[in-house]
Amino acid sequence: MQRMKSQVQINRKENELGMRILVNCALPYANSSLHLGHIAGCYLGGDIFVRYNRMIGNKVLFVSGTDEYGTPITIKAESENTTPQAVADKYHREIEESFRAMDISFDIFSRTTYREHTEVVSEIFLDLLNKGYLSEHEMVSPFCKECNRFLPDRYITGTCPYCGYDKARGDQCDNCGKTLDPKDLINPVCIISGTTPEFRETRHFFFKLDLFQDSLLEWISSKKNWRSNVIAFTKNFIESGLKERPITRDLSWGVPIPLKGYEDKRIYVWFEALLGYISAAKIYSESIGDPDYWKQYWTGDARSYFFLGKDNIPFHSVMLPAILIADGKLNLPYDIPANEYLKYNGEKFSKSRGVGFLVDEMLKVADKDYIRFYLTSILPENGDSEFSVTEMEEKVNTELISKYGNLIHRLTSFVHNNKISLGYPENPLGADLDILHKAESSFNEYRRMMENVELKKALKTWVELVQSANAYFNESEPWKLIKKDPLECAEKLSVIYVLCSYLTVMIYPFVPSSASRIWGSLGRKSGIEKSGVKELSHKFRNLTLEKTNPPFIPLKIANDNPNSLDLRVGRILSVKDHPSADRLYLLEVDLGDRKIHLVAGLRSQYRPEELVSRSIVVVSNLKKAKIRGETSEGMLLAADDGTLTSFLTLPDNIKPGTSVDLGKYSFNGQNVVEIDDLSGFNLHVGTVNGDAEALASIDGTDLSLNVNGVPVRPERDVKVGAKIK
Ligand code: B3M
Ligand code: ZN
Repeated sequence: MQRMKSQVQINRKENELGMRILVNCALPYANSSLHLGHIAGCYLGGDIFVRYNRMIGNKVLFVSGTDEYGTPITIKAESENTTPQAVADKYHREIEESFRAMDISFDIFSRTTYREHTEVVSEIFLDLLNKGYLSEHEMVSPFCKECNRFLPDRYITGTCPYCGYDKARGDQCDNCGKTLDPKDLINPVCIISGTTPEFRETRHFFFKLDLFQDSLLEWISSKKNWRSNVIAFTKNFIESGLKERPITRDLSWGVPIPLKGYEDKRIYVWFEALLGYISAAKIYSESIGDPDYWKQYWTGDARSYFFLGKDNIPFHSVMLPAILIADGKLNLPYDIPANEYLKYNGEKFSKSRGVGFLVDEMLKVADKDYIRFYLTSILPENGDSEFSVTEMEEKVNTELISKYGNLIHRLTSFVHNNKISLGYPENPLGADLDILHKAESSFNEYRRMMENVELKKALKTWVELVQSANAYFNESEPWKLIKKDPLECAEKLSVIYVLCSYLTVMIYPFVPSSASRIWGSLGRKSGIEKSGVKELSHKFRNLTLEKTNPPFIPLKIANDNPNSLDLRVGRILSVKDHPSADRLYLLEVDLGDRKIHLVAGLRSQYRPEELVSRSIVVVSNLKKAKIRGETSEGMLLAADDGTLTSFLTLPDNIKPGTSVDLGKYSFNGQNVVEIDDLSGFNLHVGTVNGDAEALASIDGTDLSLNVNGVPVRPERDVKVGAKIK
């Protein structure tokens, strides 16, 4: 007889383990509210990893805080007509509250404006200076005579020398993405005074990053466990040549330079914020009355993890390690599991551009655990991923609620209703043994994934085990067995109870508050984080279960977005006459991801050469139709006042496939619309502030057709009220 392998072995190993794990999450700027892109970018992953490590018995310190200095904060303060301190206070409070609402369990959520942070930064700055790793010399910087000050990069705009975009910033062009130096800009102007700055000499400190080229390369080559994108990016960055970097700025909002004669300068935010992880750990240690506690996490065998978004990689994989090597006292990062971007309708989440959802907005319609569960399933661990409300509803309702939640509820109700007493399966055989083995091997697989920070894969292992557990429940047919063989029935339910225990322990890091609740309804008395793993091998006897409600309420997000028109920019590729209708053309149109054919009644108004290669607006989710024998896979929108027909104008250089929104509404993701549905949108030409615009009118509200906020207008002088069809 084959016996189930004892789990005691695993548990012994865990007790010996007790490793120290330091988990740091990038410090968000205290200048905007958190959106789901932030959560998916690093905080959720950090929290899942932390909860997992606490659960298996490791000692964890989990740290983050707000990044409160530098121009991101001062620009916000100027736009809100207030002080940088007030901005930092407001957003620190708000951000901390959003993290709490999402169950992100930091040990400390610090602030870079704390006095202790300044102390840590000053100490390291002076240490690097004494060791000769800093140099001091003149550099040229833009100076605004009007404002009488040097201008930080973000205070200058001008024309990008690479792509000609006329709103490029001093540090970067948002159009082509190139990193810029204010000196590169064509026609630079100060964003405050609007005047042209002059370039003046100013004295600054530079960190001699170039000295660390070799040691950094050697260090990075030893990193076999890192994500390949992080390694590739870092190697590339180092190999392309490290140069000394200015680490001070002509600014008044920041950590002061701890030397006389530098009162009007500050330490650069990207230098000091990186040290915020250390200062936060120190502050935490003070708060628990053990000032040296943090050292256990920053030295010796402790492993430090840095969770962040991909745009922060080089700061953590090059700059921070170089500072740490120079300082020489603390551990370098053990792993930097950086994520890519979460997107919504193909665009990166962004508060300022209104793309996606804020954490607080989403929490109004969905439970935190539903958001955590869905976000985990689409974490952008190895590439960008796309957020969708419909998909969230579906994933939560099927995988979490129907499969797992129902399994728990079927078990607890059956055991309760039939007054069954459960006992740990001592000598399982056949299918019972197989499924218990399966649970154990899934758990081991899951642990490997978690330890590699492959959280999405770990969740997949869980989903598969839920499926097997459901299949086992159905094949066991306890509702028949209860009459035929009550002992065998109790045995089977005990196996299911063990499976549910595994499933609940495994899902805990992802949906902690639901899992804790369910753990209780499985009759477990002590907390899941502290004793869940140990209890998996606990030999329970005579266990009965209380009556419980279904553990989850299905997720239903009301769709108040009325825009069921998938309006896209199309580019006309070719134009042919319709073979049998002299008013119609046959167009071939590029929609970015596909090409479609359209039939359009434009022959009396536009010549073919006026059409080829121009951009148009297309209803791309219209039901296919045959028009005089030719298929039309959508509809081109044009204004028509009975005499004149006019296309709608679109911004220059627009890409085919770009979506055209109705007011603030992007396409709501519903499938096809019929031609008759179009009348409900009442598309027409109206005037807004005296200018003709393409409008939809839904329930009496006018919504402008727009591309990222730029209104779409008729190109010809059609009458106001002209229909758009
Ligand atoms: N505040 C950038 C960001 O929020 C920056 C991270 C600092 S980590 C030390 O994306
Ligand atoms: Zn550019």
